[in-house]
Amino acid sequence: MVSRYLKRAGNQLLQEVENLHLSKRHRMGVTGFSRAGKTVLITQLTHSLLRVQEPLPSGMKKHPLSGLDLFDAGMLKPARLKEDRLARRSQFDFFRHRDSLMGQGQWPEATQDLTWLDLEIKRSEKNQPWQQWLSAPTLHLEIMDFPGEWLADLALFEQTFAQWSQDAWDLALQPHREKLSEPFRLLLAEAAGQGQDTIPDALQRKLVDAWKDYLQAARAEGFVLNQPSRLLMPGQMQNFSMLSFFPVPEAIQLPKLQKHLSQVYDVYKKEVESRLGQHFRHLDSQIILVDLLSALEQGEAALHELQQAMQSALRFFRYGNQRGVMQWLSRKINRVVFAATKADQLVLSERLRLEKLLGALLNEIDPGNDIRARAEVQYRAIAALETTQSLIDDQGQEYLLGQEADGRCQPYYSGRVPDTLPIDWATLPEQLQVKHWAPLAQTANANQLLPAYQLGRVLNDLLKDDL
Ligand SMILES: Nc1nc2c(ncn2[C@@H]2O[C@H](COP(=O)(O)OP(=O)(O)O)[C@@H](O)[C@H]2O)c(=O)[nH]1
Ligand SMILES: [Mg+2]
Repeated sequence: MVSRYLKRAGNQLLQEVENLHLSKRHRMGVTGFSRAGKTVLITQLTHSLLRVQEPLPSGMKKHPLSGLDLFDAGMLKPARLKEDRLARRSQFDFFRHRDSLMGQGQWPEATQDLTWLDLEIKRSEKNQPWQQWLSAPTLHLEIMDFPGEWLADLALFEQTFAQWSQDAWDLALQPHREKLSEPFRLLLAEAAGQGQDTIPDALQRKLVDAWKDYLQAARAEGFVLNQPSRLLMPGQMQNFSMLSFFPVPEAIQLPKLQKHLSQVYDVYKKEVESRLGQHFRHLDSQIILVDLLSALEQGEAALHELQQAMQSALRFFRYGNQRGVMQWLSRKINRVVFAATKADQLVLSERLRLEKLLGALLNEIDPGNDIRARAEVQYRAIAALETTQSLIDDQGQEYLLGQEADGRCQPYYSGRVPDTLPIDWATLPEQLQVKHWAPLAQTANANQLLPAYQLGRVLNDLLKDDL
């Protein structure tokens, strides 16, 4: 135990000495529920950093990294993608994702496991050569991607099986989930109605399957509080027997089963915490992606659930400004960006309203300014990859152009997005028109830059201390 602690402190010390002179390491967590846009953002960010010097294609007004001070000052060298030769961790499949966005004009596949990507970023010193000795010339940027479903499990770590069962049961009874959970609830009532405390194995397996079906249906509706998340997205825990649990609230009197499930639940919790903790607990910055527009489309229940799920997930992360000696021992997140993604689905002026709405949501997620007191927090509307062109017609009216699969362009106005909470859900569907487009199919030129909105700003918010 002691030797492990010393070894860790030693490694941290070496790292810190390295940081002072030659290079810095920065770990960035890209967080967000599934389909929030994590994989697209990491792919686009990496592509833009690798192709910093690529000329803009015709029609593109801004480099995707504009807004990043170092880039704007012309001092950013093309990054290098580092291979993890020792393969200590699974690697983000950058080239596959890039080729699907660019070559095939398709969005990347859903993420199945946690991966890391390592980039080496260098600045060119335009000024006096002595400056090279004062500033760190190389930044090792490590970016984490993972299946967003897993965020829902972070709430479990604070709960016992009995508490979780009650919460999961209450949620399953809420109007937006009641129908979806009915088969499971009927099956559980049947088990309880047998008058015996011992539930046959076959029935237990049926209950696990019914709970899994319910979670899958809820996910398909866009709801995010689906636990245990590994039933939906097992990663390397496929077929682990510790996934075989479901809630049994105390009012349902099945003490033997409850005791058994509670043991399984504790094992699961411990396993998941140790798998995620090593990655989630050692971040320097975090970008929290929120697909607010989809939540607005899905309705009040989806937005409320998203808010609740974010609030409990964020309690798991460590925020704080820790520099110097303390940082050798434990890293803390000191810069956070909340980003409302897919803002390219709105005309330019509405993106500002989306940003305001995100600010209002942040007030609800962090009511006591707990995160904001400990870390530097920004909120922005972004589009990692713009699928529309934002234009103004002769009358000064803003509109968007999106491209159909057959290449035809369609002009339309995306409508008004609310900029405060609570939302008037009754009028929203007439006011807001969100359309989903594929990324523009590109030429065979894999170097070509792709348009983004506010991506450089976000990178600047997160990295400015280290660049
Ligand atoms: N219009 C638009 N859609 C996006 C953008 N980023 C992601 N999407 C959409 O959101 C889906 C999920 O994105 P992905 O990065 O796979 O999400 P993840 O589950 O958080 O990794 C994609 O398949 C796209 O449909 C964006 O910048 N603009
Ligand atoms: Mg993904």
